[in-house]
Amino acid sequence: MEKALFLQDLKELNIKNKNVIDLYNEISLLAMKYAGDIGDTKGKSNAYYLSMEFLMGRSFYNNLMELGVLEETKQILADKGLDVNVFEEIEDAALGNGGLGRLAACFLDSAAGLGLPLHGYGIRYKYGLFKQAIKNGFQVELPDDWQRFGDPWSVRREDEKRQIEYADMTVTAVPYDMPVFGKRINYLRLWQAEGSAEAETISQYLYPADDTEEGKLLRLRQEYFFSAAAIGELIDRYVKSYGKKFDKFPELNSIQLNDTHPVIVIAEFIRVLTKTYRLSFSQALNIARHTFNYTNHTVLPEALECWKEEYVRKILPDVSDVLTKIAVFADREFLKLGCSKEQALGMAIFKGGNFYMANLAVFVAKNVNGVAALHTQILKTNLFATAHRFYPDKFQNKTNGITHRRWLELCNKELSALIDETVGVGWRSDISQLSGLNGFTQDTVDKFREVKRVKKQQLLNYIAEKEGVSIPANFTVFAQVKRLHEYKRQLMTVFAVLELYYSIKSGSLGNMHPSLFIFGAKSAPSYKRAKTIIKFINEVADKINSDESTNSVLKVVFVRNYNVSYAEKIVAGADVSLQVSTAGLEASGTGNMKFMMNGAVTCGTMDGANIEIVERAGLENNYIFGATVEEIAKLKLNGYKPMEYLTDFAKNAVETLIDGTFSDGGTGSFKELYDSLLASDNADNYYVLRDLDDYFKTLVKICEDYADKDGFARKQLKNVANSAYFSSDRTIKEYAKEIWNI
Ligand code: 26V
Repeated sequence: MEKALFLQDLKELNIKNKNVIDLYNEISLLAMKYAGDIGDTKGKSNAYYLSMEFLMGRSFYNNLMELGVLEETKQILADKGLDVNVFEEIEDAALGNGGLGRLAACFLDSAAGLGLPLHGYGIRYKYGLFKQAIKNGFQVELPDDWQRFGDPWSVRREDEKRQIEYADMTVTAVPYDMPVFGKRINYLRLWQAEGSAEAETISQYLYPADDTEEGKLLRLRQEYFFSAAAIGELIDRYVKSYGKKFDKFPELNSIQLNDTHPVIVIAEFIRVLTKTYRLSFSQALNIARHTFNYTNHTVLPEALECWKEEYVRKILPDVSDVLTKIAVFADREFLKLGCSKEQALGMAIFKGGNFYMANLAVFVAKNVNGVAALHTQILKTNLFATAHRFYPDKFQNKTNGITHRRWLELCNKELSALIDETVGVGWRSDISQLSGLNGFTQDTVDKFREVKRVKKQQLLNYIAEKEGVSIPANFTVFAQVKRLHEYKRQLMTVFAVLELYYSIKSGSLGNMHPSLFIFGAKSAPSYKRAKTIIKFINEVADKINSDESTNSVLKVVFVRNYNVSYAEKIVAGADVSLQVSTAGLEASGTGNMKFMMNGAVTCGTMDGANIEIVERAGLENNYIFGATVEEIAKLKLNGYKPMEYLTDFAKNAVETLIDGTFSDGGTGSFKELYDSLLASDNADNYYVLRDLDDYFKTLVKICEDYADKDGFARKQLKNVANSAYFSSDRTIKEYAKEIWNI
């Protein structure tokens, strides 16, 4: 960046009579002007990350930090009488749902930071993930019109637009490039659909409801839209430099498919190579098999995409033909490899009138990876067991990570300064140096406690302002913030909190250290039970917070519209990170890593990356409870009966769903929730009651341990000191070396 010129212009900037949005745009554009150019992609291997979601978070502060001008900008604005925090009013573009989208953003950040050429391709949704309001305790969804603030960090590239053909319409894909700053500048290219009104709907919404045929077709159109635009561009670029022989294509282009959403690109690639460039099908497939890699992010069956052949044929007949060809080719290969009929069926790409996108991805991809050690193990032994048997070399693990620039340097300046003081500043560019913290002295413990106090106070001030709940700073802060899903078991946390509440009331808990439970979660708009859980949390929070006999020691707050910017505050201020998914179901989790890096201990199950977290930070510095994957498997096998696990004590908490303690607004949804736990044949699918008692006891233990302030701070510091492994710099280095060859 041409820093001096930027700072000079900034000094000369006239801020009088300008509103925050105008200033935001002016300063951002100034930074863009002097930032420098996107790095060249020519002549060497590049990797491309195709993802339906990029959850970038607020760009302003992060970009100025990456460009190395944040602190000076603050100062110059302060001299003009402007507090840089005014830009917090600018909401971030939430072009993603949760973990998968945020991971994509962390990866782009790390690659740029490491100087590696990794570029993103996705969709420029007009509306991102809905904004969440809470009315009477219920979630209400409001449109996220993020572009109303302007979009100064993107550049529209009129001259690089492309036509995307469907059987019934042609859509223009217009690219918007968002530079990703670091040691080199990479790009995130988001495509916007233009043309007719119908064409425009393609990039209108993130995850349009897909419970109708129309909705499903729209989603298929979206997936094809950005995939075809991206691969069309990469093919054109290649042909320009290397001509129509594609043998060098894989060497120069590594394409990472972020879950199954972009997997249709494989068929599109083969379609173009065979139709336009006259390669044979087997040549084209062979090139594809050296170009694409697939990451799986979930084992939940409902999230494994399959497309009705009828639908694909309707809007993409040529693509459908290619898919069928790949399926037939795969079947033949399975036979040649000696698969049984059953095994071949398990791996089949086409069956029962549907294309199975994960099977397609596994068949074609050069590498297939899970996102934490346990998850990859489960892929090998369960979900893709047959494929693993016949193609063992494809499978790899790549444990997720988070960018320590946003999730430590930016969100926790105070802790970063303490780390600088303790181990030097080298960790900022070489995160492995964080381990130098391990030999900390009492002085560091004291300073760490002060940092935590400050960050907690900042968080509590923010919550007081935003949610209208005030909490004294002596409270231990527990946080469970993530998408709402039954497998993540927010419900189990609420039950455990109710148990704490009743114990305090009855006096059976003695002197409990004051504790705050923070929940933050959005539910998919059509996911009824998840929405009921949100209502339940809010009911419980109201009751507990207004009980004068207990609210000096126990409070609950549901923070509205949890997003990346809220997360930055919560991870820095929390003491305890709640990661309590049913073992085997959370592929990795990345929130767990953010908390760890900011010095919260993990209270969680042996699931996803929690396992690797405690492996590194020490079991003794974290709180692990609940059934393991093996134990869950046994329960499943022997017929799990949740009632058998319901202690009298837990019963009090669970029965508040039906005994009139709380109101579901007359919807009957609390009763339905209760029945899902206890009344049906396959009740309590997520083993809430199996783990509830353990969970409660673990929380009590944490409260007791917290009384030893120094001891607890030491545990927290140990987590910080051993979090380097969870920087996405480490993850990206592994992808670059072991998958992409860049
Ligand atoms: C997508 C959708 C979209 C529409 C609504 C329902 C639904 C359900 C599931 C999915 C797939 C989500 C996949 C996902 O986000 N997985 C998360 O990926 C993170 C990054 O690898 C990982 O840390 C989380 O454990 C995993 O849940």
